[in-house]
Amino acid sequence: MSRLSAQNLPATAALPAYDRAGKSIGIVHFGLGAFTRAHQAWYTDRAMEADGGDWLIAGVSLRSPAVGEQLNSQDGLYTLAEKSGEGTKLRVIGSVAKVLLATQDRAELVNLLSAPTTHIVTFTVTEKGYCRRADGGLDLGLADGGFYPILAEALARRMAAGIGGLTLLSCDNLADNGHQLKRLMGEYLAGDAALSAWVAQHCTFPCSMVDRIVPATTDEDRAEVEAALALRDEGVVMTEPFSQWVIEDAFAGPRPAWEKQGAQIVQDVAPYETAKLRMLNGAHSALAYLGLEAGHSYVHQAVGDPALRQLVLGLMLDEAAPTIPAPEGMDLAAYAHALIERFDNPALNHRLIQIAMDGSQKIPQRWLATLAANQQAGRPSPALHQAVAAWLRHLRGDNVAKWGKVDDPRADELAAAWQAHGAQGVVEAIFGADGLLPSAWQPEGISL
Ligand code: CS2
Repeated sequence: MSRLSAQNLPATAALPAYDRAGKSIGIVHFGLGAFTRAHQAWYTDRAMEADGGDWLIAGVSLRSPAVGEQLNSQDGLYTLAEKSGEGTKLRVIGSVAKVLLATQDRAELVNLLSAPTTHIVTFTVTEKGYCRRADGGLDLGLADGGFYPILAEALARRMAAGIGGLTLLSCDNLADNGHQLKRLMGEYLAGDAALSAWVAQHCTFPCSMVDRIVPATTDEDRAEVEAALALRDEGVVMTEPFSQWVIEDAFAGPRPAWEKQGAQIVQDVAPYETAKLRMLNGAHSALAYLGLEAGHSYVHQAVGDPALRQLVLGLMLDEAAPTIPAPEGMDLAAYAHALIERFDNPALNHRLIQIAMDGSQKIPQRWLATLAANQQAGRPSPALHQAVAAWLRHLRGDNVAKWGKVDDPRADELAAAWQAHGAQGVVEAIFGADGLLPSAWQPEGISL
């Protein structure tokens, strides 16, 4: 079976209705995984269709050649499959021009980042990709292996050449993601006063809230799409019909007309982001650890379990919602029920073990901020206490026999805390003021 390419675009899927060949790259994206292909690249594809513009995306993989291998031999094209109980909707996405591998294509990458036609750099490098220490500052040792040196080199070139600045747009699930990126980049550039001053004057770091559930693609997904297209597509991405993108209106230069395709451009992203992180992602992580323990594999199974459904509803409505300043016009109770409906999607097969990954990077913004706010207000957090206990048991290795070893950059330190302190002291060792994940929450109420 031949492979999807610009020459043999299938008639069975909606196609990009613009001339890709006549367009140039305007966006460089670090971390072109499944999420971006179902989200930012999809918004950009439709924005070019509606409004034109030179907004092709050059994706960057920092280490793994896998995505480049999937997409470059398909001219960057891939199929996005929106799945729900009602069926599957296919669209071939045209916004990705190519994928570069930072270790191999560094010169080309720096050239692109320094080109006057590049205006925006977007990031989905996951929580750990920002190379933060436990106190939130930049881990300089790790940063050298990340996107920081590449970006620093390109920014210096732009400054020297007198080219305009860049919009550096974080699309990861971090609280205040734009401000965090600005601070971390600032720490990386701290030794270079001239460049720091230039970046402060010419670049912006908008915050954004991104939302779309994108399970990792499986071989069955690829086979299903192959049958529908009569073509092999190695780059298939599966997602749900829902999507949301809220972006702070703080651009250094031009941008695609994302708002024509549903993105919200607002003054303050924080309320949207807080609601999404504490409710959607908070519930997701709780379903992951409690669901795995209860023997479930997928989100829709865990949320279909009456006890867990009740628990995450309580987590969202009684524990998270009271800590969130609701975004204008948004009803948090309705939001919680809509999230349950999205989790119920039987066609997605979203693996709990995928969400369980990297807990040490996710839990602070998903649970600890809620726990701290409730503690301060004298409100109980029983559902979150159960979720925290399940995460701790996950770290102890309770799910290893069935699901493999704990996948977390801090897994060894966290396992060592268990070994050193046992069930008596592990809570304090991890969440206490001098613990591995210190926060404003004074740990209490956890029974293991
Ligand atoms: C999930 C998120 O894997 C995870 O940790 O909670 O990827 C979630 O599906 C997205 O944030 C939804 O927008």
